[in-house]
Amino acid sequence: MPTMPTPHTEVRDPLANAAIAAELAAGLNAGAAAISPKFLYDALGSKLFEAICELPEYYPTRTEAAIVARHGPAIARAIGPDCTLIDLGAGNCAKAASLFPLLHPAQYVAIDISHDFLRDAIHRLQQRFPHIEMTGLGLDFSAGLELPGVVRREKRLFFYPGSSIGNFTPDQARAFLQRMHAQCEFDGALLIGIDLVKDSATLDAAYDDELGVTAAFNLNILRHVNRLLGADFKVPQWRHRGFFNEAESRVEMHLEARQDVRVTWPGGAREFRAGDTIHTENSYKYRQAAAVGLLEQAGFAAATVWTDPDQWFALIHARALPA
Ligand code: AVJ
Repeated sequence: MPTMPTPHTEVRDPLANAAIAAELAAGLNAGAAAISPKFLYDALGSKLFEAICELPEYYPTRTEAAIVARHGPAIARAIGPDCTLIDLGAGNCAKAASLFPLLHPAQYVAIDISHDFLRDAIHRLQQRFPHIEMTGLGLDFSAGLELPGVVRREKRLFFYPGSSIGNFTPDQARAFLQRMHAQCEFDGALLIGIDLVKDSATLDAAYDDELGVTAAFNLNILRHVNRLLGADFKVPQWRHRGFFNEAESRVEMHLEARQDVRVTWPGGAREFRAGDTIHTENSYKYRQAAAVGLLEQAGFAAATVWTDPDQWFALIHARALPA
């Protein structure tokens, strides 16, 4: 038996430091209290998100997968073989793995903030695809996108599926896309999944499901913050809220105090009255033309848009124009 290749993995210790504690404390002290959605993804949070993707109400994952299944050959033709597939927010790497037989990438680079989760996923994947060179990077790419030297420069394809771009405001999204563009050489491109505007009942249900999995996912952020900041949040004192804010074209998740609450952490404290909220996530929804416009403003062009029959979700391929 030949020995299996081992994927290269490295961690830029994204969460365990003083800057993170300072970021969390600043968010909790802000007039409108907030916790960044990136803190939803500790090891349990990543598993809860996987469970969300199985829910009947949560259409994005399955709709995007159906688009890939239906338009696979066209996607493969647009991208061509031997790309350097850079997976932003790889999670369990399942979406990228579904592209391997279509794209035949030369290298697979999986990036995720939840590095323990990623390490396991990429080791399993390397067993299934021993001929693809794999690298796992545990880093917070929202803080910067400088890629280490092991990442090939040729034919970089930034893969940003699942409408994760929706966590950014449109201005932040444009800036983030510009940073991706700056990491593309002359032959770089982008394959991005963007959730489209739809009726609010569908959106409300997708972010407040009957089983309460999304509620558990949202509440779990408090346990993660307790560990990172040394805070003393008590989960039963909080309630999940998830709903479409049509005026802002975004789904919002909040945690609402069920009663008056006092939260303390080393060097700080905050009182919440019953009904006060902590904003934990935005998930922006775009119209197709606005999504393409955003990519163009960031230096990408020749967009091809694939969508589902209901036009609920868009998968877009766009090439990086020379800077
Ligand atoms: C991973 C950011 C794309 O916004 O739909 C799912 C996260 N939050 N349910 C989304 C999420 C609540 C998800 N993204």
